[in-house]
Amino acid sequence: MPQGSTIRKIAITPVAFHDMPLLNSVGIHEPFALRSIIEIVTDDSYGLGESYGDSAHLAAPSLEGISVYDTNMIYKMCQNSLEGDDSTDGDGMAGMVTTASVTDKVFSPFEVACLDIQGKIAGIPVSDILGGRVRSNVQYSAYLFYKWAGHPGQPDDEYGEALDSAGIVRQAEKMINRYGFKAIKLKGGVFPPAQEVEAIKSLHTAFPGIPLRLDPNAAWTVETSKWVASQLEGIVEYLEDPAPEIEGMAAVAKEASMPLATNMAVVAFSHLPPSVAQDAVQVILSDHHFWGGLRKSQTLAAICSIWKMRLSMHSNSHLGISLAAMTHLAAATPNLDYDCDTHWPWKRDEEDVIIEGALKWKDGGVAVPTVPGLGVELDREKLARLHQQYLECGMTKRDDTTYMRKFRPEFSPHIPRW
Ligand code: GKR
Ligand code: MG
Repeated sequence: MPQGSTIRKIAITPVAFHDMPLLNSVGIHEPFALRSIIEIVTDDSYGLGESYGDSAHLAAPSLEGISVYDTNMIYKMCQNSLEGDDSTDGDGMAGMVTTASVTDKVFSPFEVACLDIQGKIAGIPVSDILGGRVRSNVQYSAYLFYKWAGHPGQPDDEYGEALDSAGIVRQAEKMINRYGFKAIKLKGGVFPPAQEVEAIKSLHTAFPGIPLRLDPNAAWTVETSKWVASQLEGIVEYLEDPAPEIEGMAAVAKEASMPLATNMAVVAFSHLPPSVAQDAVQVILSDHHFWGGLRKSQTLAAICSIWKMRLSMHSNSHLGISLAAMTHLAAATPNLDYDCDTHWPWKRDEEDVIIEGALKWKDGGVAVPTVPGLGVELDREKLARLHQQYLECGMTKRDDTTYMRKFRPEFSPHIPRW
């Protein structure tokens, strides 16, 4: 095994960073988002990974003595570490990502950290390890949310309130002015469908020609989804998770003129055969955090190309290590058909765990780092600060529903709702 490739130590540090009151079908984002920062240490290097911050992701499998090249063994060790563990909602969004891929979720940040070290040893960026860059700038979409002006009891945040079409258009203007995004996604499932259809039409008028998407996180019945599809014909590039489950999506797909995308109905390899058989979804939203890392996400991309499904990328609240990993993966995926999702605009600039300046935003995208590995390094002071914030914030898992019920006790996360 190449010198310096043996894993000597694993460190997992939970962190919390400020989040804004973003609404979705299961409630509202809490004042902090949680992540776990994974470090794999070898004799003379270290690699980084980032994952969900819920407690299920804070236990380290014992990987000491294994080579960073032996990711098959690392996968096995992750599997072993989960034996007898029946936790189901590791990402804190029960229902938004299923339990089918727990090992894949646990393995993912360790694989990313190993690839980071492999790149550092070889002197090449992770995108080269994945087969080479097919694009040097990865485009992301403006990810809009209905939101409150600020968390109750706190001052308004920089984006302010967005509870109607005018507010959503204002939010889009602000985000696009700042980042230059060239596609827009609206998180729906918050207001009655007609209101969200109207918001998409307002965006269409305000930003003619910009590709649009609407994602209600399965809050609509099949009938409602068909109605929305008829209203948004020729206006959205895809409808994301309109109705629950593969069967619901298949029923909508039979009538919808636009492709249907998912990060809820098909979230593990075992979901692909029934979905393909029914032509339930036409766009898979890949996400290396739950599809088992960067290489398995490439396998997913290959399957999509064989079965003539298109590929886009899903996100959750995240920091810079994840953005770097997403960017390398997207750079090395030829059949990525749409601008990727990112929650990046919703975090404070100064809150991250990486040394500033490594990831450069330009014209709606991130320049793919060309230095060895992921191209991001830990800022230990910032890591310590966000860890302290984790210890003080009192949260150990994401729970949008309970937070919403503090202010709207009657709120029900039941879906489909309309
Ligand atoms: O951040 O509220 C949110 C999103 O709803 C997120 O949790 C979803 O996983 O962005 C995701 C999606 O596309 O469904
Ligand atoms: Mg989605």
